[in-house]
Amino acid sequence: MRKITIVSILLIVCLIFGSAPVIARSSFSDAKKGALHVEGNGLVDANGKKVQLRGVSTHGLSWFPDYVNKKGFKDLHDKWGANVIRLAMYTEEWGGYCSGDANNRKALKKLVKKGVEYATAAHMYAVIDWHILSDGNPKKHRKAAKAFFKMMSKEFKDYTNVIYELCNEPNGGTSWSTIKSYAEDIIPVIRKNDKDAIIVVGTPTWSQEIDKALADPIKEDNILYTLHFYAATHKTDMRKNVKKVLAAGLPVFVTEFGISEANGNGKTNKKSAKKWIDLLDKYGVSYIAFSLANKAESTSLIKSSCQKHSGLTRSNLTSYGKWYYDLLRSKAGKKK
Ligand code: IDC
Repeated sequence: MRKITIVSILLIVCLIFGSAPVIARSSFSDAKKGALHVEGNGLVDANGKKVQLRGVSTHGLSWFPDYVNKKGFKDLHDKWGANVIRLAMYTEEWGGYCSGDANNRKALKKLVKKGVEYATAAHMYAVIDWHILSDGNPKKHRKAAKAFFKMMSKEFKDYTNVIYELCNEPNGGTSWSTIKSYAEDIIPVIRKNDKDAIIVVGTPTWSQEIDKALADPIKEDNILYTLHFYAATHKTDMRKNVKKVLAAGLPVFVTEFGISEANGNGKTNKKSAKKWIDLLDKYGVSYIAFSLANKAESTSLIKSSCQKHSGLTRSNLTSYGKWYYDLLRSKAGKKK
């Protein structure tokens, strides 16, 4: 009798709270059940139903490691209504995966793995981001990238909630053909461990030129192309181009955006941001805001005066943070 009562309570709890996460509950024995795949402009679940991921990106893992914690990630899911977290691992900046020493690499690997586990426990998807930036050409650290993705895809081969982002923002004149050949080198390494993993590929000019990918796509399934924008800098002209590409059906993932200027500072522009979000929503494109940090810069979601790494309240957030918190909550069907 007691058992039945407990089971019924659990069932009711599941019915009430079970609708938000699209991810398979973290029993990985049946992980493949929940796998997403790419169709049209974005992602669909095992039943072909559109899935839009919405969430936040960490800042550089080396610089803000404390935000990677179990409670904080659970908050993002339960309170904010996020269903994805991006783990931004810089490669060449100070403390980067390729610029730091072996101990640093070890610590970063550990942190990425922890991040995936915490995301999984919170029923969120996790994007593992090889965050190239000052190393504008992904081929610069191709070998290290290959070894990294080989290791990570082996580790998470049975997880359905891990997404691989091959190169944050190629820049410095790196062409699409160079990026494409880098991607074609890395994709098989991941696919060897996880044959239908979702993989996101960066595009030229800080991941703004998705039209280049449309003109010459990678001939593989389950590939999305990266689009990044910062709403105070990137406005109508860029949106026009993006709209054309989306209308043509390219699978796109906004793995990072901000509403400040492109340098992460300056004024924010919520009007332009709304236009971007409306466009992405129209095509069901997934998006992730940068960043979950309290750094004194406009693209921080958290106030610099706030020292907490979990249990954040709305009042701990910057104006940008509040705007995004409200947006995520409303999209997730949560009350104001
Ligand atoms: C910025 C951070 C800043 C850090 C810098 C390192 O906001 O604190 O010092 O990186 O170079 C991007 C990049 C992202 C940038 C962000 C803002 O993907 O790494 O973060 N941005 O400049 N693309 C457009 C903007």
